[in-house]
Amino acid sequence: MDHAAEAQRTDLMTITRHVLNEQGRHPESRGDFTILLSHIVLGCKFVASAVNKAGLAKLIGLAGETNVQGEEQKKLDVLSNEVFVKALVSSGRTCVLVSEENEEAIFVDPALRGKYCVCFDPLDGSSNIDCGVSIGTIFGIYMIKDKDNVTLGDVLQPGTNMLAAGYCMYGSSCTLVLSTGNGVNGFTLDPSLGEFILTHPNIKVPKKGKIYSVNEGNAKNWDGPTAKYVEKCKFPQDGSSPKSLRYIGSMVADIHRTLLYGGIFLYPADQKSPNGKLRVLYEVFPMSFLMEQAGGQAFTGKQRALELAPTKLHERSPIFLGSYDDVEEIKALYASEASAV
Ligand code: FDP
Repeated sequence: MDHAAEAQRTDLMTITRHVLNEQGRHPESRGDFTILLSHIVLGCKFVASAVNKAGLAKLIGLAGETNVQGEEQKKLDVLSNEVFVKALVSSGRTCVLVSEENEEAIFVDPALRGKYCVCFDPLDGSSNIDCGVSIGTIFGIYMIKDKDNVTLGDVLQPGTNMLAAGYCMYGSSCTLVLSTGNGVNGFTLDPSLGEFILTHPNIKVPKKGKIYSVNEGNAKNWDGPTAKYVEKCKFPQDGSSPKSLRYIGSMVADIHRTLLYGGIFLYPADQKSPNGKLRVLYEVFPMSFLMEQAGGQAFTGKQRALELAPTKLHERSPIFLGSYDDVEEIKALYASEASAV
């Protein structure tokens, strides 16, 4: 009998226990973050259950509204957004919320205010809902600067100020990946317990990977460095094997695979979308934070992604993120293009 494995099976590290342990590293902490996180976890469990039941409950289908980016909004998006906004406000620990589904920031009623700001995409990858492909919730957490003088500046902060970030993937299992700035850990929902259990401790992205992930349908509009990079992935000149292409088109699922298996995920700028597609506050920043915490890199084509200083809530940015060495290669291509000008 493997006693170590047996002990692990019966000594369950739930996400709450894990965050309480982390809290021990900050003696001044009063448990506010733990409370906030428990409300996020509740939102994730609700959405996980709704996604599972979607087909049965006939929740899938257009709600007849469009979101701020002009995309068709599905019922599950509406529902997930409502659940997260209510869970975050009722935690009593938030002050400003930014959701992909709301054009304006939500300023929490002063009576319910706490010190955290949360930027989130309640249901990312929504074009995949109807065909049952993995989708997810993404979130990034900041601290407000002054509780009595809350402004949009509290959420328009560079990603380097982020305190914590994570995502929850609703797939063949439901996995919540979290970093509070001390590495990355993955927790899987045990449906029989209703608890997220630590299953992927201290995730490290492999230094170099064998996979590239990009929407190749946009290739005709790519810039030089992106086109050269993808060409190198397919026809390497250094004797190495070509990389495999994997693209789900659901950021949470593509990033989850990249974190675990290594490689690179690209959503570059192109002639049609000069700022790329992905949103800085609730896609680019949280995923870049996680990737760096796991030992990888995140680059915009010009700079370290987390150093962007957003000026608009729904701002977009090109993004290249993943294994350290793979991102180094694309950085070198952009650097040589810049020096050629
Ligand atoms: P979706 O449009 O399905 O909501 O930003 C949203 C997103 O999905 C990401 O999850 C995904 O990585 C990307 O868009 C896919 O974009 P393309 O369809 O242009 O490849």
